[in-house]
Amino acid sequence: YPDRLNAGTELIDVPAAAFGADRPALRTPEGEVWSYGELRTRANQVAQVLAEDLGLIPGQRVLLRSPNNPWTVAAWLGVLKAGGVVVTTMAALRPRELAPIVERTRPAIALVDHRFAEDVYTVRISTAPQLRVVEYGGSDPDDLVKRAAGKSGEFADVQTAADDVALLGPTSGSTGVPKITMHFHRDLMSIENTFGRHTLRLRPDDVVACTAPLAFTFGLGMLLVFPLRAGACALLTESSTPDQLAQYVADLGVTVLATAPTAYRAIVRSGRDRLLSGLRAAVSAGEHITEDVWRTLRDDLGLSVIDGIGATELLHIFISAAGDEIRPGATGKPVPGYRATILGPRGEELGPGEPGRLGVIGPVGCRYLDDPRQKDYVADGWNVTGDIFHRDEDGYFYYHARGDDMIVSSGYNIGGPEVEAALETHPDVLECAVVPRPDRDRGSVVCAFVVLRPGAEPGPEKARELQEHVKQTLAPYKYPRDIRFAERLPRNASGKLQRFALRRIVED
Ligand code: 3SK
Repeated sequence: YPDRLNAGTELIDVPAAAFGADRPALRTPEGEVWSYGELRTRANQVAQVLAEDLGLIPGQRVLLRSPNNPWTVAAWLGVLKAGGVVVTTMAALRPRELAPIVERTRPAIALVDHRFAEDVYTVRISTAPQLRVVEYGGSDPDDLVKRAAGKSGEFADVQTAADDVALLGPTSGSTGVPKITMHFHRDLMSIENTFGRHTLRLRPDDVVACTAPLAFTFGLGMLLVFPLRAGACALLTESSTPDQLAQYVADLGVTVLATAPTAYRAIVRSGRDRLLSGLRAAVSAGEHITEDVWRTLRDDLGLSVIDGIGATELLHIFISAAGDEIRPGATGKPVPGYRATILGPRGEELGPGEPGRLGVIGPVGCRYLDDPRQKDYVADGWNVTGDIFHRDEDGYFYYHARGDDMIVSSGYNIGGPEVEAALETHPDVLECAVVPRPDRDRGSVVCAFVVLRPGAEPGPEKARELQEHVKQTLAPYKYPRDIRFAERLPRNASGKLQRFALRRIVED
């Protein structure tokens, strides 16, 4: 990459010039369509608001919080163009989860969809009194959209360095203490030059739908980086059930769908897979797609789903396969540009057939913001993702399980200890332990074993009360779908929790 590189310029000005300003860049199920020219103008207007009205200094951080909609994309690009650093946060996060992110990243400005502003104000009181919050989409006269309307739409993008930080992407970590991944302007280009170019291969006439939020780097790649670099169009949905998703594909001319296996399984089971017949490509990530669902989609629709594994730490997918390269049951091979290996307990490289920890090296690597956990993730140059895989003689990688306390449910990574900590804030909970329970639809669900304090009554009502408590404390998708009451938790002689014994109970 050249020394000077601004991903904002590369993601909108360059494609608008190359593919034509009139081409559709973004659309919504409600019928809104933004062309490449309109998106460029609005991104420039956001950059103007940031630099001229809000005094953003290049290098300062701007927190974004909103569901997937066109203004979120304009905000993303505007921050990059103004030389700012995007801090992504999922709209579903509760104040308890948002506060440590704000504390760690110290954003100067927050651009927030007005429907999700309240939690940001709550966090600002306790954590960041200096934070300037600008809402959008509501009736506030100082709203971002209204401010933008008063700007010319002409902006000279800040000449950032290729190695300037462009994105701070929090990842929850198994204990709930967020790790903040840092990614450079060049990293945003790298994911296109690897997975985007070699595996996904979008075309200008593609319409891409993805259920992941733009705040999750899977969604960022699928809805922003890859379509814009290809001159294609992204369909932005604020939320969608698997039924709606299948209907959008059929009604709105979607040609490429990216979602988690749970959604594919639900679509197959509801008999709506025929609605996917217009797709020319489908991507599955977030968790491993089982071979039976993969084969159903291939046999019924002739659709060879591209499976992939990625990580927020590495920004996007690094092992995958498409077309004739796919081997059913395997995740794939390292995406061109990446190398992968299987590591044994002492960090030694294991041979074919031997399961161990996955290690990856490539153009994007893990850099946490000021975090001692960096040394756990990067060992001898390998990024150690926490997944257990084996590889075969031909270099295909096969998923086994997570190697840590993360629970992967419907494509979401949920830290078991984080859910335990939330449950333990309920006055009736004496102690608890959380494990993944295998689930046909969701891959795994969060299962909590709970010991109640004397006097508290176990039963379905108490289980619902505890579930509601977790939903109020953490992002609701993390709640334990299965709660089992126990007299005590299994512990060894020195009092250490025997989590494996609980896993065995739920796996039986
Ligand atoms: O596999 C994942 O969970 C993932 C994470 C970040 C970016 C992309 C992907 C597929």
